Amino acid sequence: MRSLHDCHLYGIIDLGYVKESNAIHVAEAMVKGGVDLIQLRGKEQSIDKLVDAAEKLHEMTSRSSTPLIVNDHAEIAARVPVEGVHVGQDDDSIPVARQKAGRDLIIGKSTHSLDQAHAAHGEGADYIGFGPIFATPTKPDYKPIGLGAIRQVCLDVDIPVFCIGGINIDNLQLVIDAGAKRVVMVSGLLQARSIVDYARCATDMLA
Ligand code: TZP
Repeated sequence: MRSLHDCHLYGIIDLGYVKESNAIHVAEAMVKGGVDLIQLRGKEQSIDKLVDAAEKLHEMTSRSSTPLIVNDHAEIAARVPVEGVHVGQDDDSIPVARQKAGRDLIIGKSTHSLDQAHAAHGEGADYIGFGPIFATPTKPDYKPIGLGAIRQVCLDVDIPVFCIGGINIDNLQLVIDAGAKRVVMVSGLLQARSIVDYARCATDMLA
């Protein structure tokens, strides 16, 4: 399985954008385009539905050594051998998520400020999401934090930092120039005409 440190482009299969029936096809395109790490995110789906989707996705992602992370619900990781869980600021704490999963796995946490990044690091996160960098329809209620803190957060925490929020091919170079080594893309990638080509372009820029 690919190590987190070798992951630079993180793709999210957000069931708000992707039909469940198309999730495998999207994951295959992501992998083909060089996405290193994939998350399953379904804010409206039941845990049983997400377990179902995670099982199918994991069969595919494990063949390409791509870690699969599930969003919000650590209990899914107790039922499906996914590689990790991602929690938000209002979800389970990292120790509780580890306990619910019942095994050793990657835990990532969303952070929206330098203070939250330091706290997540101290709480034992294996990686953090840091953003939203720009305004985004995927998380409309959050105020963008801009490019200014990226270099500092990468210096302050010695775990992988994935910048997230409104990042697309057109602004990726700005994010890289601001110090980012790793990014997450949701709508940019999922709405691309060719997910494979879009991801390939982003991975080349991040290389
Ligand atoms: N957390 C911070 S911003 C965001 C999440 C889940 C959404 C990112 O989506 P997009 O479409 O890449 O802006």
